[in-house]
Amino acid sequence: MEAHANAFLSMGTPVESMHSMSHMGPQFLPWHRYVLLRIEADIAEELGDPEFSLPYWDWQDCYKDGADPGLCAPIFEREFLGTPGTCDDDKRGVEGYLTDAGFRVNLTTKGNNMFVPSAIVCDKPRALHRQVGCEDLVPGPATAEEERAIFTRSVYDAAPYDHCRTEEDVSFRQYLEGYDNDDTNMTCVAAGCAMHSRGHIYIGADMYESSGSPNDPMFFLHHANVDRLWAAWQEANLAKGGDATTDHGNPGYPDPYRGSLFVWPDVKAAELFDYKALGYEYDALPTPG
Ligand SMILES: [Cu+2]
Repeated sequence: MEAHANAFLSMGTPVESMHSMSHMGPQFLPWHRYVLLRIEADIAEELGDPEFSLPYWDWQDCYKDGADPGLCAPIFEREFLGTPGTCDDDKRGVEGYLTDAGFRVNLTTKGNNMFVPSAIVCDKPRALHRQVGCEDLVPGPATAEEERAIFTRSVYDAAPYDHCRTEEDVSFRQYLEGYDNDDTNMTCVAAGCAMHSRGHIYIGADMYESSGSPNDPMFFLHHANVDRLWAAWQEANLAKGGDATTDHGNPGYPDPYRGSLFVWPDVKAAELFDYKALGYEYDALPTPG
């Protein structure tokens, strides 16, 4: 199940800035929403529990004790999602019940001959790696203030619908994905250093490797939170009188990108706008106020 989902995920990482792909463009949010629904269904089946629902990682939990997220306890605990690793490359293996229960990174690329980045592990199981808080560029996950700023961008996306030429002051998608046009650091230009990207870099190691990031179970909790922020933004737009039947609060979602998802031609991005119709809700959504 794990490998199956991961194989799909690895295919979604762009080798060049192609707008129809799953990152750096309008499909970023619907594509990941679909992936989360699939893995949630897979886990529910595996557990024999149709009620199973994916949890989300509320980034603000890291700021419960103040402005310094530290290592973001209690998420990265042995008994919970495993230890945070260390900044020493030789000691970044995650420990805890996951590892004790035999969890190993084994991202397969079977059937995917489009590209094989070094991050992808082919049938060579190894320990999961994390380096929480080791990257100076990223002191912690996005703050509450940065989260609330999603509500100041009322348009889903804007031309030219990419990660570097789109105006992130306008495009909600670019902002939430984490690209800031003012960033000059090459890492931030290439990978983004804000919002969604910030979470990946903050957790580090496997989560930092875009194609290998689904190896860390945190990937799904992190993306569930990204999805939750999209839901919050959609609700805010609907409350302002957005068109529920066509947009579900996605004003400015460009028509050409409402179509097929990358990897899944039978699934249309537009079918993923109305999350409640897909059968789920969130217990708490941030609001503009
Ligand atoms: Cu991501």
